[in-house]
Amino acid sequence: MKWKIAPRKSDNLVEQLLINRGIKTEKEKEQFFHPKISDFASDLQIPGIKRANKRILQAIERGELIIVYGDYDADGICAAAVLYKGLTSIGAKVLPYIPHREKEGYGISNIGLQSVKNSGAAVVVTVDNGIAAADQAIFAKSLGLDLIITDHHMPAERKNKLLWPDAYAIIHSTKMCGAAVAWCLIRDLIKKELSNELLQFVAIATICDLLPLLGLGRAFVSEGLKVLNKDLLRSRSEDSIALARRTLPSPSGERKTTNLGLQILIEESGIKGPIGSYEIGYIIGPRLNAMGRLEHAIDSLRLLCTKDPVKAKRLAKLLADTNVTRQKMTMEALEQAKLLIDKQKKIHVIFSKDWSAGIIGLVAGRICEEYSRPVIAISVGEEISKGSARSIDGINIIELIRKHSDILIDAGGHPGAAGFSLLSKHIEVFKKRLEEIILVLPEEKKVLEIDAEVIGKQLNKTLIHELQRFEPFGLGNRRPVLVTKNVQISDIRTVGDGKHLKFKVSPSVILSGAQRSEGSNAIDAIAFGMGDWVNLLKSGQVLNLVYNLELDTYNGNDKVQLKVKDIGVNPSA
Ligand SMILES: [Mn+2]
Repeated sequence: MKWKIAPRKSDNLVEQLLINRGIKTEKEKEQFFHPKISDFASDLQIPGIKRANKRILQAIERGELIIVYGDYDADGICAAAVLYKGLTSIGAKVLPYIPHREKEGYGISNIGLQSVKNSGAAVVVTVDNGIAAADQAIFAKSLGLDLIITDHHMPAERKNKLLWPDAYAIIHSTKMCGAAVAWCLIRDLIKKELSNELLQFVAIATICDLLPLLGLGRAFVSEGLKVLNKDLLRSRSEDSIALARRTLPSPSGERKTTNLGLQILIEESGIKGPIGSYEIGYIIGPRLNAMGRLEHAIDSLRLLCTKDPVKAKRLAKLLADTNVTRQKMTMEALEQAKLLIDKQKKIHVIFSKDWSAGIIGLVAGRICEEYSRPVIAISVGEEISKGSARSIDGINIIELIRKHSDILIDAGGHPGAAGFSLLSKHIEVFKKRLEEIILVLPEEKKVLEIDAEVIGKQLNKTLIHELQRFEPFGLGNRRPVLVTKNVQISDIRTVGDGKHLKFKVSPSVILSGAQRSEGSNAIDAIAFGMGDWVNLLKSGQVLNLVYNLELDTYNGNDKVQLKVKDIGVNPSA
């Protein structure tokens, strides 16, 4: 892999990392290290909120039923939880509606609208969807439903113009996730305490929906994580009776915290320490998403909304079990997928009847990562098939897919990830066309972007603490990637059945000044998935390492550790 070190602009590492993240002015630095939602007040005042809120209050007055129409992913579920909880707190009659991924697909559908109309609804508020549903908006109108759309996706295009649905009100912003848009709608109608509490759902959604964790996104996550962690600490100091009791209204009639389900989900998943972007992205998010992938996402929403500890336990277990099944299915599909791959091809278009539509995105993602090629995985159906695509830098996959709209039913997404559906009989020709078109596209080599070079003796806890100020990490603000040149390694071995590589790094050994340091101040290094390297390296060898610097707290440890991303064996640079 090619390495690219960001141009050195400052001798101070913190300053350099800020520059790499586009943070320059004092005001931007302040907003980065002390993110506050109130710094972005104008972004929160999305046009349409006033009109929508008026209609919501009218519905409450008239006792009309409001439907919160969500989505089956973590953002859609969190957005529905925000609005459901917010609306119930002000006395609205409200029911959630989450479409079934395979039966209904993404977004509001005519079937869904008909069904909520039949249940007696007068107002439908979409969350995390609806902005591309111009036809469905017309249908809603014909049913006499007042449709309020809240969304952060892009509207559909027709004849090179954005096609805005004809709805009662539209609250649309691309600056935040769907749950955040929902929060903006409701925050002025509800008590401050509750609006603050709901920020934990906004934080989860922002991370799971892969919004950049800079600016407003960072502020939402940072404030939301505070709420999430505060509630957790409180609950952990209580016994189970108190936990059960807190679900009952307190004597003053004031609502207690409503995140019982989250707490139990977190307990169930075995997270011990505080919740950060890692725990949300890799432990909580996948569990919330699993239901929508394999069963029905309404159970994830039920967990976030329930006040019954017994029910919460049952649902948390269901989410965890479904996630295990999802993992197994993904692994199986991955093994099958790898057998279908011809490494000579520049794009991998793979398909099977055995893959559920809920996991093809994960399969495409993993293969794309492993082979560094664009990947399209298709779940083959009787008549209609669903595809999911993941791409690499330099190849705009949605553009590539849309070139074949003549044989597609629909397609949507971004340059890096997209989804589509097509008639099963068209798969072969679709595959052939993509394999041909990709041959004429210019190639970009994969580059490992490095934040800065650090010398060996800087690798200590002080540096780790400085880097921790950059948390929460995520899109736009990834964990700093550092390079240290000419380090001597020793104690090379593999762990995890030969999958991962472990070794020790002597920080003070510089190639020229052969000052050998022994075991005691050697730093542990782990390279996940690089077990094969064990045969290429030998003790005493001098290398260049690209890595994340981390504190290893595993098994009560508290040690500096390098999480190695790449190894350079020819340290001439
Ligand atoms: Mn979303």
